[in-house]
Amino acid sequence: RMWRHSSEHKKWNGTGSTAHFQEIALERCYNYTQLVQPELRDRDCQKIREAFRNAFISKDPCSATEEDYHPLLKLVKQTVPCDKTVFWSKTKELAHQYTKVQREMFTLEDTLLGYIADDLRWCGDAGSYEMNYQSCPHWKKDCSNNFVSVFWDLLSKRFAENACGVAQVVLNGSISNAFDRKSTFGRVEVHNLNPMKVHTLQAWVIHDLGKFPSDSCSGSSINDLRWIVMQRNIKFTCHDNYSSVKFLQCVKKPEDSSCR
Ligand code: DN4
Repeated sequence: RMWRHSSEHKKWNGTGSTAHFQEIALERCYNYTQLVQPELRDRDCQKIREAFRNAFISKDPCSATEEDYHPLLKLVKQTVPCDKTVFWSKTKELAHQYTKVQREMFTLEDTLLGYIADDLRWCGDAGSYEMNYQSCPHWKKDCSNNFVSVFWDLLSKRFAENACGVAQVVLNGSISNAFDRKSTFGRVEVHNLNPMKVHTLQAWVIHDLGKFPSDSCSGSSINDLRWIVMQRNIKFTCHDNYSSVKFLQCVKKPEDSSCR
């Protein structure tokens, strides 16, 4: 058997960079700045794409630092109005459906950088100008300081630091721990809320339709969260099956018994 090209050999355990990463990033940037949030129409998408690429290209994909992304974050600066921040954990789809209907609410993926990067993968390689489309470091199996993890941790941190007024979080009551200290929400976002700016964290614990509820506001994981938030001098409220979110679930599955 012929010796294959070295690029066919998978170096890492994670999925490789998303095909057409550059084009998708640019297209999403234009879509967002021209159509979704036209108040950002003066942002230079070519420059943003370039700064994104420069953050990781030609670098060891397991040695990412926050500094690598500072030029990109500088270009993109965006503020979310008070009372409009929505965090989520294990409820991505539902949280996004919610902010799609409540147009003025923002998850991280409703901000420009989150919108550009949502569901994409990217990494390069030291000594190459190319992206690695074969494989990228897996955050658990290879290294935690890969460019995708460092990006989301940094963005999540900034997103939480900038929140003000009431902040909301949509949590999943159909898993055993609706609040997980090891999730990005539990590890990064909760600890970076600024008590001088955020007076209340409102949690919504949502059960999947037709699934047995496994956790609720009175469960021990939410109690952990309540304790952490109150220690930080922020008021905490929690509601099971918030009705506006429930209605969204029912639009998708009107035949469910709990929608009648
Ligand atoms: P989650 O539902 O546990 O995780 C959301 C996604 O992020 C999953 O695909 C996770 O992958 C992935 N993820 C979590 N931690 C890491 C990490 N250290 N490195 C790489 N991927 C990771 O919810 P969560 O609480 O961890 O994160 C959600 C919150 O953080 C939201 O409030 C967002 O503001 C922000 N965030 C968003 C994204 C995104 O849009 C990613 C990370 C954080 P796996 O566990 O399925 O392998 O993608």
